[in-house]
Amino acid sequence: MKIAVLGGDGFCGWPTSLHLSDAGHEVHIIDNLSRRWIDTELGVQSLTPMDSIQERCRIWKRETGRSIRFHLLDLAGEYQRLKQWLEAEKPDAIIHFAEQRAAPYSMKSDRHKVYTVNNNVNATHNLLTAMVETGIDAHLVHLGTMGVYGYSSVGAPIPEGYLDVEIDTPDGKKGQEILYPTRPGSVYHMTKSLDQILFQFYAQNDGLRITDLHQGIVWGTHTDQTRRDPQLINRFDYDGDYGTVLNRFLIQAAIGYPLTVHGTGGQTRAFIHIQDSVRCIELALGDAPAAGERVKIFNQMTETHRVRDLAEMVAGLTGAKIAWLPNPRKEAAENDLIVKNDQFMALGLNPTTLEAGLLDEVVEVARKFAHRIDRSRVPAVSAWTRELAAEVEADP
Ligand code: NAD
Ligand code: USQ
Repeated sequence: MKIAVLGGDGFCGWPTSLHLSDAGHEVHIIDNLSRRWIDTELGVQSLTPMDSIQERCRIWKRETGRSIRFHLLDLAGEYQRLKQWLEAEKPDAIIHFAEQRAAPYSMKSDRHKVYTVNNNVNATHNLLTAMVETGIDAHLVHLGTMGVYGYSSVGAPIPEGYLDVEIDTPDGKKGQEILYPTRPGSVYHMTKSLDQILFQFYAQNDGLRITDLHQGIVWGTHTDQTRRDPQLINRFDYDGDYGTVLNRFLIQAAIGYPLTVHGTGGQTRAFIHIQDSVRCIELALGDAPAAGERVKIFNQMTETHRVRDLAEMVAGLTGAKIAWLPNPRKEAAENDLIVKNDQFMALGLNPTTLEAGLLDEVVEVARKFAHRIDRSRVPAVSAWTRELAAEVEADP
């Protein structure tokens, strides 16, 4: 297949591009490199040294003989160029990673809220309308988030996107299938909830074939392909805005920084290893909905964990201390989470589960590049409200 990977320079997009290229597909990366600019804005850098995207593609070609082409294009701001590109290249599939994906970054200030909404909603809508206008018949696979559900399973497992409800009508009860109600916990997660409505409309109105992957928190760094050469290494975020919880605990342990647990650490979240994430995308590509079918929604996660249990596991493994900090986020102190992921299991996913050996691997990466860590960038300082900001400032 000819596959466009939008956001292919990012943490999930790069290993996915390599995985699909390795499997023999013709891969085109489209990215505006905004994530690299945000590193500059925040004064942070990936833990792992990242080459330019052009250099990464050159090394991949040298290692494998396979080409990955890179196109510098802003999905949210260059609609005409996007349309021309789709018309000229007519990809068979499009994988859409190209959004601002950090919840804390989206809550930093009003400017960051506006940027996140403009970037994410316009990127998704521009893509959908350009697909309709050009008439290309590509399968769109979007990376969404478990966060659209709001992390509470009210005792019953969260289904894969849809809920059957019964509505009282004058003629008695009628059954209806609805999108599972969204309950986003940040402006970033809110944009993913809006994306869902855009997908529903374009699938129903124009027959676009769309798969939305509600992904949990991705951890780890290596995949089979990124291991092939030091210059193919994946990016690894550790800072207070972009670093995700388990990856942050692992680098904190590696540099002797107390593990930054927010509040009681009572939040339960869904997780998936980066190797499984790229595999799921490949499985979803092979299971496209037909034109006119509803949006196919998968829960892309393999296990759930409570944040304090993760901290205790990492502390037990490495001897790290735990710091119990005021929570900068407006979120429940404790939640339970049970999630269905039957569809990927039925397609043959064999999950990589969290175990000491794998955690060790990330700690090794962290130790190797520890000299690149700026400890002052580890604390999470973006707060959800002014009141929470004052609490975090009083006890950073
Ligand atoms: P990332 O920030 O590392 O990568 C996103 C890429 O998209 C970057 O290279 C960025 O430059 C590009 N991009 C952003 N806006 C763009 C635009 N307007 N035009 C062109 N390119 C643009 O993020 P990631 O961790 O790789 O996440 C990828 C996707 O997966 C996101 O949509 C995110 O919501 C979703 N996701 C990520 C995780 C995770 O734990 N990392 C978990 C669940 C879902
Ligand atoms: N947390 C800590 N300490 C930290 C960092 C986080 O206790 O140092 C807590 C947070 O308060 C939160 C939980 O850990 O309760 C998860 O935080 P996170 O930053 O790891 O994850 P989140 O903000 O939800 O976002 C990440 C990705 C996002 C993706 C989402 C999937 O950045 O792109 O959509 O995971 S999910 O969480 O399933 O919605």
